[in-house]
Amino acid sequence: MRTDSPQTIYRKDYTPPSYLVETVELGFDLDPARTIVANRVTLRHNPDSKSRDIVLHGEDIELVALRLNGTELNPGQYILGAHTLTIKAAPLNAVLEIETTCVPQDNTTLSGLYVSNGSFYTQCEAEGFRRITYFPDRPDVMAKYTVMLRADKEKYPVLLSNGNLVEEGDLPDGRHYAKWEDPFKKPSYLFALVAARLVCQEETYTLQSGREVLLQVWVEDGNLDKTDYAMQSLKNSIRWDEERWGLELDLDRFMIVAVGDFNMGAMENKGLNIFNTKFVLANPSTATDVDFAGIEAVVGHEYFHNWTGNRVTCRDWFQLSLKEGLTVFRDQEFSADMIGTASGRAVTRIDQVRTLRQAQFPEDAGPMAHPVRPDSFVEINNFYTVTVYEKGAEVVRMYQTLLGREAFRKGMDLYFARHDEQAVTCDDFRAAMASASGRNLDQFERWYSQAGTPVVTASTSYDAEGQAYELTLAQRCPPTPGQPTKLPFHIPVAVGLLGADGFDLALNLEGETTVVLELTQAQQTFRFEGIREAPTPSLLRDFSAPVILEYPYTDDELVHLFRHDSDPVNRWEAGQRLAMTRLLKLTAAVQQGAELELDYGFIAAQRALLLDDGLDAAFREQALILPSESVVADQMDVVDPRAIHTARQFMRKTIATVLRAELLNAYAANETPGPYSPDAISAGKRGLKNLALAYLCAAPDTHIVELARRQFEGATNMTDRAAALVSLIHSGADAEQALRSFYEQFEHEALVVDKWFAIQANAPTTDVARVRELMQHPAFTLKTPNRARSLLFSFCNGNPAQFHAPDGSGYEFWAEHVIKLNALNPQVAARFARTMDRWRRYDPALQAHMRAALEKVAGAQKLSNDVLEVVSKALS
Ligand code: 0A1
Ligand code: ZN
Repeated sequence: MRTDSPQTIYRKDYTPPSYLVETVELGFDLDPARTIVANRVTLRHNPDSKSRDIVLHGEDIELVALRLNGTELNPGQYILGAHTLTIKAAPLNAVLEIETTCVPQDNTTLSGLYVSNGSFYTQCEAEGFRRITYFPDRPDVMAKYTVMLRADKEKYPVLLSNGNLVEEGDLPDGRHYAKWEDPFKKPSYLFALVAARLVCQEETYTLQSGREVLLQVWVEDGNLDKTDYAMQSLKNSIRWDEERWGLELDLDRFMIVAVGDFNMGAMENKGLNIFNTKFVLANPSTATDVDFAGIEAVVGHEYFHNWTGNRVTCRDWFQLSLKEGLTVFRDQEFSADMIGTASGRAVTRIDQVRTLRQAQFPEDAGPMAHPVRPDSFVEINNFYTVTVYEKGAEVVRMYQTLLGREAFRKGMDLYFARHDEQAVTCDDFRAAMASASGRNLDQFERWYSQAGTPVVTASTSYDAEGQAYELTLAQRCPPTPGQPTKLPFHIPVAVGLLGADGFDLALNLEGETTVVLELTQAQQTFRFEGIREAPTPSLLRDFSAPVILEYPYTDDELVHLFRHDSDPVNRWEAGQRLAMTRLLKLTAAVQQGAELELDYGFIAAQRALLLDDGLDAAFREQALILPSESVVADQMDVVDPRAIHTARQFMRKTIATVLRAELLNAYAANETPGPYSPDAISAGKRGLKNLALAYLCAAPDTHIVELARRQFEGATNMTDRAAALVSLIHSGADAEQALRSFYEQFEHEALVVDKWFAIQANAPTTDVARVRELMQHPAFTLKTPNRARSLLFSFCNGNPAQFHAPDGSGYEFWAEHVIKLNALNPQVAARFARTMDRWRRYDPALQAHMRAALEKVAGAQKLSNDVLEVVSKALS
């Protein structure tokens, strides 16, 4: 067990930097074994600070020389701590010249300067710049950067950094150089360099203003057949940001670089976005519809950061959601606008609700729960969470819902007008929204400061004589770590009322059919007049707030909503509620060894929806997907993963058996002949077709298995091929040959090999022993995060019935590999460690095994702060 306990950093302790940086001139002599970094920084004392000490951060780097205003400092004139370099009582104006070295080839953390497949890349957010040079590595220090890169020309023909290329040329000894200048002030976390053997797809693009910009997508040789969609998405993003928000690209050049070893999805470095290959490379034969949609969203996300994050950045890392929540909201709106239709929009919204329920609500209810703007952390990298990102996006969306689109846009404009080139806080954003709209948003602040998912309980009464309908809403929020009690939130609740004929009733004299109620107190009653019949309430339309809504719906009401609600999100929601009550009942029946039964009423509602040709295929697909095993688990006091799995499988099998003819029809009717296109209509058809196949394979016979095999062998795109392989495996038929041929066909496509591992990790028959076998495959490595995720994360998070084996072997496997990953890459290890967050919700026998596994990790040697924070919060 380690003795030095890691330091907790508190938001309340923020102090302004003692010195501000005006310019940074960086010189790199790139060598994988010993890179020399020369850094010349011009500093000026910050009048807002009382301290005259210059504090620079540094980690895993070797100091070679240090000069202050031209004079060499000897070790007595500065203090070199474990992670800082301090110069006491410094002059008001200081030029520091710092020479350091680092070893990129040994950097397996993928933070700072590292090597991937023989080339150099950087990742500086959140605190990676200090692994490159000594610097005040905090986002409120913004400076202008000039960068000189020198490297072997043969090995690293491409030298890139932020901003504009101002000079390049050859050097002696086969080396060459490139000099880059970024015209905009930026925090150090947005610095980037790439020195690599790459090729690019490029294009000049004309902005609405008429200005021309150069767009490039850089990839390894052999991948130029997979860059079109990223380039198209980039152009769409640029256009959309101009049209929807009046925001123009401020650079003459914008580059995207794809790298195979990357901790996250992508990074918004100014003018030089660095991407996980997963979110760049795609063509029809290697990528699925989901992959294409992911590329569009992530390319958009990183591009939109150029304004929300880069031009206006965060004062400190507690404000992370200022840029992330806002930018996720922007990428969500971008993806929705790219589809264009109302039902297409709804499908993207349903996906967002799914993510919240699947990942964010559990986080809010677990040991790592934190507000959208956290109050403390041990390791900031642990706070790139679904709460900061997705719940943060919901918070931004609620402003728009409360203020209306027009006032929200005014608020955005004011935010940029006030804060361009500044490092600001979530409060500054809220203040801009309040000023622009004239609304009091004081109470709205609680969405930033209080953790936990609010529960809104609704009750209704109808007065037939007075033709009035009353809706009473009450709210509460469960305690979370460090926050035992909560104050009421300001919650927008969008409401509609359906008549018996399925149509919306008018809710007021203007004839509106949806109104946004503002719940601000613990309990409030809202009254609707002129309501001619007892209606069915459609509550929280479009999921107007990230809350859990409780209302004692009857099955009949839910079926009515499932058939008729004009709000597609609530239509879907009604189906999920119907399915959930059945899944819970079936799970209880499994536990009691009782007979399993599914009522025909439910299947009939599913049938009607499947046959409703008036609905988009994509929507029908969404409506027919049953709540996932983990969402069902969240509804149980004591989670029984195996019983849930059995219950859900029974339900799928019953639906497949009763609706066999309809599913076969849907399968045939949603073929997408002709060349592949990732557009939403075609993707929706493939989605419904492949969902039909998946259902059919839950009750397979030789004909069905043959159907899956034929699709697998004849597929002309990866969506159909991968879906057929999954269905084949889940049908229980022999899939060995298919798996082998899939691997042989794609063994040189790393992203497809990832799928090959993930599909097997999620297979119902894959147990720990099988995962260990797969780890022996020559293509497996723990060092590439994508590969580790494809097998280990997929199994431990995506195959609960096997992971939670009663003998605890899954947990032992987990502990062993958290420890292994910790030695290589603490960030990835800490993410993997979160698998066990909610261990207290299982039965005592499983809990005992889980505790042992957690304690094993907590007691391991050389544990990173990243992992330590996660496991100690889980155990506390
Ligand atoms: N800002 C990026 C996400 C990101 C965060 C941290 C990273 O390394 C620790 C890398 C990327 C985004 O939101 O896309
Ligand atoms: Zn982001």
